Amino acid sequence: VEASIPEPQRDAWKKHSAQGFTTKEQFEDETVRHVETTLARSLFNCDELAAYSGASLAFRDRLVIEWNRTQQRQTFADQKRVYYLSLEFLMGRALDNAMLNVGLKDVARAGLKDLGFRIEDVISQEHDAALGNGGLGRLAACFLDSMATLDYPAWGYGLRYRYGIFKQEIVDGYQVEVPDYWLDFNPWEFPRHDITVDIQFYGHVSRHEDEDGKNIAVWEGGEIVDAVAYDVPIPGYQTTTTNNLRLWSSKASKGEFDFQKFNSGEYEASVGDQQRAETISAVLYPNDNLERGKELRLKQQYFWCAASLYDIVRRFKKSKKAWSAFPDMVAIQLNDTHPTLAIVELQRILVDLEGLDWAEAWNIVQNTFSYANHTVMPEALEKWSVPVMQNLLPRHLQIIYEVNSQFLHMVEKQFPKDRDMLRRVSIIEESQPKMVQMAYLATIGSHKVNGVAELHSDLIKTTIFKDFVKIYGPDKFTNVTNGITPRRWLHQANPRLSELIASKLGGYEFLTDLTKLNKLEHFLDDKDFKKEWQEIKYANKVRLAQHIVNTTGVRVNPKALFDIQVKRIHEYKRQQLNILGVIHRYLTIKAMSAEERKKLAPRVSIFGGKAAPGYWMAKTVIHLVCSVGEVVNNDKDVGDLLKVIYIEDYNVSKAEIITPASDISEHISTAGTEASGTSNMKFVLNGGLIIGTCDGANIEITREVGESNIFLFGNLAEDVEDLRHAHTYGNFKIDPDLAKVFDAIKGGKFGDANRFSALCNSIIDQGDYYLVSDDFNSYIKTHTLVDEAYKDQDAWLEKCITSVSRMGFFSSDRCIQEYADMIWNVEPLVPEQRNGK
Ligand code: HBZ
Repeated sequence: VEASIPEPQRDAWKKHSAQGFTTKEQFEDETVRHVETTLARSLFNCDELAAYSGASLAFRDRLVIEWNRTQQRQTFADQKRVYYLSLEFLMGRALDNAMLNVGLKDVARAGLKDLGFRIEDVISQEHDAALGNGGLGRLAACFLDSMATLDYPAWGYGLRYRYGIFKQEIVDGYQVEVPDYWLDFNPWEFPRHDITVDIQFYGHVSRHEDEDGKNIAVWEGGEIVDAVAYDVPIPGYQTTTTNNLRLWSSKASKGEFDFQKFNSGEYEASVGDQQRAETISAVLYPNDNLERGKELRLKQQYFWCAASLYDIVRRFKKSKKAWSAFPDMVAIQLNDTHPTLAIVELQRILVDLEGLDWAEAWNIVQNTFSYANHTVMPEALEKWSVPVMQNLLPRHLQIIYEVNSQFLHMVEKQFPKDRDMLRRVSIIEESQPKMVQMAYLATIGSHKVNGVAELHSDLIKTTIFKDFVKIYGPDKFTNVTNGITPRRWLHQANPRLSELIASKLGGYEFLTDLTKLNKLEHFLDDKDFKKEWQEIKYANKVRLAQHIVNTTGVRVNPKALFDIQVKRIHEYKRQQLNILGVIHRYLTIKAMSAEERKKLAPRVSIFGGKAAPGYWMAKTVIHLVCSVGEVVNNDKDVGDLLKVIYIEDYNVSKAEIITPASDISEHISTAGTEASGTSNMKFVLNGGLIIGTCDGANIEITREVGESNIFLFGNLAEDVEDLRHAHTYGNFKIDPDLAKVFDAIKGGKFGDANRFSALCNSIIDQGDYYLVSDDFNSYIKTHTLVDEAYKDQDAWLEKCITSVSRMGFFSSDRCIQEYADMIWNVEPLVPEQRNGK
């Protein structure tokens, strides 16, 4: 029951309603008030962290006001909402984003200056919210920004991990993982202790007759854990729409907490129960594109899906509509297969708890859900062991078997002679133990399945979902090419470039309609414009060089060509190809005469990214990069011609410094393996060129910017299978230049060669699965083209500006628009107009 203020008192209430600041004076009032009262500090005791806290609380107040209004409006509007279920939200910092989105950054800058602080120092106090691994998690964060900016009534649902992705330290050239405890002070979340859901695990299923004599399944026994909601406001850019991200935290259930034990003196045991419950939301699994099938992970998934579904269903039931209207009011988007249990949970709620017929319920489920796939790599596809699921979620396993049986009957009718088809498409894989194939379940339970770039969306139709295309027809499968939010990835990360662009285009409209960038092509002959553009790139490189010298002690020349590869470390992303190419460059420089060296463009090769803690090959790659850096950076022969840098602890806020500072960045996955990539878009949008394979969104970037503005190399996806076959059955001969690189490594040039033998062998005599050798020659040659092109600074600059002007397509606004129109079928909810907006 919700308590509201009685009608006669509402005027009094409204009169005192919080307004939030708008002027500099008010901002200072609010900031100081928060420092003095909320934080109980004084002007004698206010460091940058306290100033950050005070300013954040002042902005938080503003957000909360709009957020409450938005939620009320959405409730009254009674229209369809989107629920975006993602196990990861890689949000990064919130203060800068809040300032920009509500349009009060200048006010805050001036106010903080009055109070004795530089805004940049204050902003950098904030700890990143790093509840994600990489691209998939950051995509969810960009989507939240776009959904709010476009005024869609949308909620994110995730887990409130106590520990986000680990902090990476590089110690003696090795990765060391340090826990990321980020909740010490987090002004951006609101605990909702009144919104708690009981989540059941284990137990057994029995059958009962209800009043109407209907046979129903009852899930009994087991244990209960509480899910507590924590809400995070998501402000749109230049709109009052402020959406909600709801993160669930696990806690021992009041009903369950064993007071018996507590009272009988078994204090420790009862605390143990408490801790076991809290373990569910304790830590983000740090693997990207690898599934390990741990029971705790499955527990996390069900805990989060069940709490979110309960919340969504409760909200729907308040509308008193018929169940058949559910898909007209609710669209649930699954970010990969991690939330697939939500499909089963909704079917369970409808059939077991609400008494709907199976078929009617299943129809509602299919029309509600849609599923985005982010990988075709077999080791990343989720499978859960049947015995594990039987034990943890006995009723859900029954439902999965029933879904599967009905599905297979349908397929059997459609393809009566194809026995092997039934085996191939079964949700249950007949292995030892049997496995539940989550991607199949997600596909069967959704009305749309999409890939995240054109090539990838084609590939899913010809590989993992080939049979499903035959069964459902091609229209169930679609493409939505990824995008990035230009607010964070241009305006916030590169304020000077954004300002320069605005000065030419006559305002900042491009931040909400990125296609407006195309007008930049009119200024290709504008000397002052080009000069300023170049100065901005240089200043961004100086800023990165400063970060590098502060953190590594290595001085790099900002005039050198900055060549950057930052992303999670993975064999398919081929950081090994990059570092082997760097070694080749080093050997080439060493063999050059002084005259030849003079002609070479100086380079800085910059790497960054985390390796999953158990991924030894990835950790070896990091160690090789660091070891090569140690040798190259101290080689007097080489000097500025080559520097090799490993940037520690790559995360969202570091990306905001790194992305604007590239001349060229590397997106060099084996063709067909990178579903899309999104950092490729970020780098080009910030005026850097890219070297890349014909993979993921590189292909669409090429189409947009033109082939002459990108450095493509390597084998095509359609040839990969044959090449691998040739490695295994033909006689594999390693590329001769690459062989020399391996000789140098084996000769101990970069320290004890044994440390790198697994890496070398995976290419030399274990099949070279990722085609490093096949692509090596083309890679090296293309880097030579890069060197050549960079010599003509004017032509280079023109390529950069032209590319930026053609990046309009890659806004996450376009992407969300496509999801809304083609998949969710939702309309924006036009916000209240206030403050002249
Ligand atoms: O999703 C990435 C893709 O590799 C990348 O190509 C794409 O651009 C991006 C957004 O669509 N995938 C991931 O980042 N995947 C994960 O991080 C991941 C995390 C946990 C898993 C599996 C994958 O269990």
